[in-house]
Amino acid sequence: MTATLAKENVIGRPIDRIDGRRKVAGAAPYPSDFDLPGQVHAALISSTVAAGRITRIDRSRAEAAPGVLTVLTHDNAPALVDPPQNALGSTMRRPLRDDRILHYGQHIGIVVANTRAEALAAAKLVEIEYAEEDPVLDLDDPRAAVEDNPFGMASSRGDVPAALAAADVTVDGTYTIGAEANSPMGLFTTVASWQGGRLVVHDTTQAPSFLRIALSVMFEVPEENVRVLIPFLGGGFGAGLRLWSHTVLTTLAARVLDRPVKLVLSRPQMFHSVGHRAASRQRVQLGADRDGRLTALDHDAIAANGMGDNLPSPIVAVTPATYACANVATHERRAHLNIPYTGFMRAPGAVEAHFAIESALDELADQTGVDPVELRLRNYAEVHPESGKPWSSKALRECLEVGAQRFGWAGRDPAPRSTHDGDQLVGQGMAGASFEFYALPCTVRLAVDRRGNATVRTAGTDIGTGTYTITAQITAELLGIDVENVRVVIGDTDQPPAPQSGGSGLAGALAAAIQNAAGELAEQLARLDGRPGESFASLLDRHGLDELAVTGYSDLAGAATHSDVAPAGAFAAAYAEVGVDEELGVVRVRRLVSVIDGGRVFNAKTARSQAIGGAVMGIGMALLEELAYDPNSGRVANGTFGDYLVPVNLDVPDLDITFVGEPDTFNPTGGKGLGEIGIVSIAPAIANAVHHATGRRIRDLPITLDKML
Ligand code: MCN
Ligand code: MOS
Repeated sequence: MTATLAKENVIGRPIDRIDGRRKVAGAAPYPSDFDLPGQVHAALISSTVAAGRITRIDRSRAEAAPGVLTVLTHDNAPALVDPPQNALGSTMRRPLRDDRILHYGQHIGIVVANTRAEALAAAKLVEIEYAEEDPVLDLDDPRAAVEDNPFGMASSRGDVPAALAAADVTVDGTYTIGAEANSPMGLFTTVASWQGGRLVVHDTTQAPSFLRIALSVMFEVPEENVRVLIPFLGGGFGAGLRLWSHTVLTTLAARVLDRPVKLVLSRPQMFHSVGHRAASRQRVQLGADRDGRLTALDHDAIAANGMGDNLPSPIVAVTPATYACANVATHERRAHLNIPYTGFMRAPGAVEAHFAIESALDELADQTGVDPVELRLRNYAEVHPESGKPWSSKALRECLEVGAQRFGWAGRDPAPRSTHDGDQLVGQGMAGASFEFYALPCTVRLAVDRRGNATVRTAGTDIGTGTYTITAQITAELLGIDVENVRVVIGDTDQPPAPQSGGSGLAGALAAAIQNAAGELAEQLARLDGRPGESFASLLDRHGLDELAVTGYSDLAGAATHSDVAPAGAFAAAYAEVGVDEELGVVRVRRLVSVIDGGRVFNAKTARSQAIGGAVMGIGMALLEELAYDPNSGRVANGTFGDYLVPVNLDVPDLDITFVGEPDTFNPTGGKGLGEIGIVSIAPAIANAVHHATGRRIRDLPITLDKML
């Protein structure tokens, strides 16, 4: 610690993860690694039909099975209180509420036994009869109850019908995207124990602070008597953002038995229990002049939602801010189906919206003969199109231009089917991307001690993103100490409340809170009369202090409401080259260039990993991933890693990733969220490349072989 309280160039450095060694050595405990003394094991009983009622449950054989301690179903379980809404506006139908079945795989009971094997065996012995109903599984099923504008996201500026009618050129496309699963590697786990009146839960959650509130409400215990622990999480991609019924049931079983209970979902259960990206259908209508300048944009989206569920599908949320266009209208609907609950999945809404809008823009480029990159530049939103305020930062132009240069776009022959490579048709496509600013309040506790070490504490977690590492880097730079001297204690709700790892909102909120804490600390130290260049250790020593601790806070969303600038999210552009085997219909990505504006990057290596992950997920979305429901039972028919296809190494070319842009002027640390932007423009870039290769416009993801034949 020096009088200037800072160390140059620690933020941004591509340092290795500070938790990396622990991870590869198996010393980083994931939820399934926790075992508590006296712990017993749970297995779920899941519905084998998609709709109807339970008419009979016979628990007797299961209860008599070896090792079984309890079997809880709706007709014998203690009642729970309904859960509250989370920060993303969704709640959950409380489990075991009644005899109704709303989807296949619904958790209708929990069995607890001494061993996991005994619990799994006994779960099969519970006899259940149903009065089955015909499930509603498809967005187009006329029986589906459709809500109009359920979240008030519909918007309108200007006069879209008039502008469309008057446009020189119009595009009208309907784009569909199949349901996709997050399928994180780490099987979701709950280990719940009641210690006196205190509930301690190890749970696979991206939102520990919210889970604490939810369990406190449902189990009627004060919040301070609930502790949620999630120091390491084996991937979430949004699956850990909601409160899920297996967590509640495990906690309930632990309460009934007054013993620690552990539940680990199986891989097929993951596909029915922790959400998925909803199937959606969008219609995009564009109006433009002959030079490709947009005069009208109409965006209508419908997404699937679980029966009785209320999850927002923010597909049209970003639309009004994407391009400078005087007349823009958005419409939002959702259809309730007998499908497992939907959830959020990386860039929820934004990635669907961009597939439709960026595909439609490619159609417009085709019709007007304007180059696709030039088309986007002609419609560039120099200021926020809704508020008219200047962006806090926006380097989308640079994303487009740097991407074009790295990719070699200039040499592209715009005519479809113009390039061959052996028996492959080769095509090149691109897409831009805009992301919404998102932030929640964040609190940290920052302490420095006499040995010159700092400790940062917060409830927020690291889902694989690099939270540990950037927390240490930001703290080290602001305090002028080495990264090795920063201890990071996260993923524990006994620490100050933090946002979920979600909406690409944690890093920015946390960084701002740490900066606030560092400022507070500097003031306190100033009061201690620090000498120029004096270290922490010496200063605390002189005053006989062991430790100095302060609290830091950020509320960026709150600050945004009275800001002169429009706080920006990340921006990106992607350029893809595909090869299409016309005889077999196989599409392969040959090259992929991704350029991202995330403001100031906190760690060049972990940020790059985010971009790689997003690009790989984008390839999956474009070409491979789709949940298949059995039309009779509503079962996810491909709910294993053998059947649900995700990209493997052969599907992913070398990725060319670049970060551009300036530090953001709204976030005091200059950083913007970037965990999701990397997926947003990938699928439309690939779909546009497929069109360039073949002349065929596929408006339905994933682009599987059957659609190419
Ligand atoms: N980062 C950076 N500089 C910035 C912003 C971020 O270097 N200016 C890097 C940091 O390493 C940071 C990471 O990017 O830890 C993500 O930061 P941020 O964009 O704030 O996103 P969150 O921390 O809120 O993480 C959630 C985000 C989302 S919403 C999904 S979905 C997703 C994603 O992160 N799920 C992931 N990336 C994931 N990565 C992994 N390994 N696993 C997941 O489940
Ligand atoms: Mo991300 S889908 O907001 O966890």
